[in-house]
Amino acid sequence: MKPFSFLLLFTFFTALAYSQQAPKPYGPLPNQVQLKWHEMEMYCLVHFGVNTYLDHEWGYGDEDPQLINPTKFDAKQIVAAAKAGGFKGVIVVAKHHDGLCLWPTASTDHTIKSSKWRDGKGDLVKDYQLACQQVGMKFGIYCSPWDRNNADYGKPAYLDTYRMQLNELFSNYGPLFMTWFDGANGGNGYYGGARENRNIDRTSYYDWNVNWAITRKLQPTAAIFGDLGLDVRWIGNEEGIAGETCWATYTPLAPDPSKEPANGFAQTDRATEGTRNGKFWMPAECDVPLRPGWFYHDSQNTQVRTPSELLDIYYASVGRGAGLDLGLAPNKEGLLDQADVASLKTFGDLLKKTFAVNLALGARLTASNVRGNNSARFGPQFLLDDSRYTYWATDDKVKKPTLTLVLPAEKAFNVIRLRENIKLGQRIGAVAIDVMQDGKWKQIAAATSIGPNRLIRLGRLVSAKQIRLRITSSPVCIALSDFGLYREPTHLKAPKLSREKSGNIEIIAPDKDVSIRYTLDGTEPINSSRLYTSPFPLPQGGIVTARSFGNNGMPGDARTQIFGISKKEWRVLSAVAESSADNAIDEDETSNWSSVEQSAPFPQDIIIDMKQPQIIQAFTYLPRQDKKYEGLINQYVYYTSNNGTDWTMAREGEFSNMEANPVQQMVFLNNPVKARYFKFSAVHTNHGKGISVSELGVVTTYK
Ligand code: FUL
Repeated sequence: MKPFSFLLLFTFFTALAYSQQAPKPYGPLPNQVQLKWHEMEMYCLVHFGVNTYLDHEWGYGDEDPQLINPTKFDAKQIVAAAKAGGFKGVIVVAKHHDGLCLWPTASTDHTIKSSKWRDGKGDLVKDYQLACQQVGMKFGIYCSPWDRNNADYGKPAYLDTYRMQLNELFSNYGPLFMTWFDGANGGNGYYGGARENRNIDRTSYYDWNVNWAITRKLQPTAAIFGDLGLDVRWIGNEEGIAGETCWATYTPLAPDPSKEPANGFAQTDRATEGTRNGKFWMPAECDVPLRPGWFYHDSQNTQVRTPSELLDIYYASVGRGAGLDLGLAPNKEGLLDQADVASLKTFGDLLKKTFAVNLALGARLTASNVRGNNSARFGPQFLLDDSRYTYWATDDKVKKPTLTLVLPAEKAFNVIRLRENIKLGQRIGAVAIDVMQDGKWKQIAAATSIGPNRLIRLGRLVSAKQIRLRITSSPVCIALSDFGLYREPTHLKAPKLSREKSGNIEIIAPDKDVSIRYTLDGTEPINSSRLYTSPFPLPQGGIVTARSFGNNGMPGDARTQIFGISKKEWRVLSAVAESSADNAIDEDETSNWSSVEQSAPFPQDIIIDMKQPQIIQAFTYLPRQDKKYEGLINQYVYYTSNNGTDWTMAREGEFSNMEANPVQQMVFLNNPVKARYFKFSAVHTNHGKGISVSELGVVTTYK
């Protein structure tokens, strides 16, 4: 063969081989378990136990198992409600920090066997597993490492018990899609009667490698969740919000850089965005409860997140490539309240309607570059099929390609969806989207960190026939698998309610063309309910339910808020850090009564004169809302008085989980008390030298 034709043939075959060759993967890649987890996108986390009966978020460990008696418990009701919300699986808390095992374990006597429920013969975990199987939902398990009941907690012997529990759960309740581990540890507990503080070395105590190996051995298809994965990382908050830029790659770091990170010992604020070019593929899970707390509380019955709020959370989690783990809290009877079921259903219906039709189907697609000119293998048509793994790719050197779509007819959309083929890593750094308007391209959106899923919610309807996607940053050639245009149906958000210091209640509409109707008796407003026009007084407080109505009279979401009595006449009699103490009663969430800069001894008190005797049913404590940990109170005593000098203790207790979930606490007194003065006494904080309190309030009317 002549050298010339040899060269030609060689060039031809190299080009052919290249045109067939997939792009080289970029950075860390997802494993099989992670790929399946990404495809699920959303699931629920069910909390039920002694806390359900005691109005607690964290049990102390000394609770009587006899408390548990969910007479109407029906796992199917709960699993079906999750399914109607569009969720693909359910994780059950088999043991929370209080240590009570909800399955008949042989590892301890502190179990469901000692409860009244089904004469001690029931197994809650089994019921959920079977219910999931029946309706085609996946199943997962959370078994808390921190155990405030176990006498051995903090010693090596406890680890044998804990691992026995994991072995039982992972052997008898599979297949599991996830095993969920957290790092919470508040220190004190019952610990078999010792009632003391037990701090552990978070890096070394649990020996995480051994615990993870139990999942890998017994449940190889389960994703392991924790502050440092292995497979899925915690997002760093319990609000359901991932970073606007959110990488699936991550390098966990310990708060003390000289140490190894561990669950409960990681710089979790960095997890919200992840790490571009991080060491591991470790996507984020956003866990957030449907109500303010993870467990059921009567006082939160009016605070179930609305369908619109769930949608916002969905776009801020799933829409940013993270997973959504929504907390469900069955009530004392063992069922989800109707309000919870209804919100899940409406949310699920809205999602279904939004993503039913990809309006980009049928579009003519033109890419500025197709890898090796091989359209059959790497062409943009793969963007419109249903697979997450078939994809449009460009030549190695083409990192900023464009794609134009010409739709068969003009279409109106308000959501754009993009996905990369993550089997080749997270490649694309940023994109922009334009539409053709009056003969010119006009940018309508931009987004960063595409990865497994990126939903761009435009906030308005855009009508167009020609759309252009520009990849504006990518370190390597692209491998994009999905482009979708969708139309989210109109659904009015609930109004916002607040109170002025004067005592007036203000209601703010979510939009300009929305009118608001409200009730003061706890019922849902209808078209004929009172129309809101201006702030109104509510000196004794009460329950306000406000609902949005569109121009056409179409009702939207409603919000209910319980207001305490007006603080207009209240005065601070004395307090630590007195100069800032008024901030605790100024109805302003952004200002704090704070002693974090001082080193005053505990307890740290504030005394309030309400000017009139009131029948106090409950008090409210709103921790600082600025996402800082210093001064978050976790133990308190509440006193009342009629002269401001002689005090009677009305309630003492714990505020739990304040760092991860600093929501308002409403605490009912043991018995309603008539008093003019109250003293709120902070006994302990986990961080900082002092306290930081956003608001204190008093509830006199409560249904
Ligand atoms: C946290 C716990 O401390 C909370 O109580 C709740 O279980 C939440 C899901 O995880 O770490």
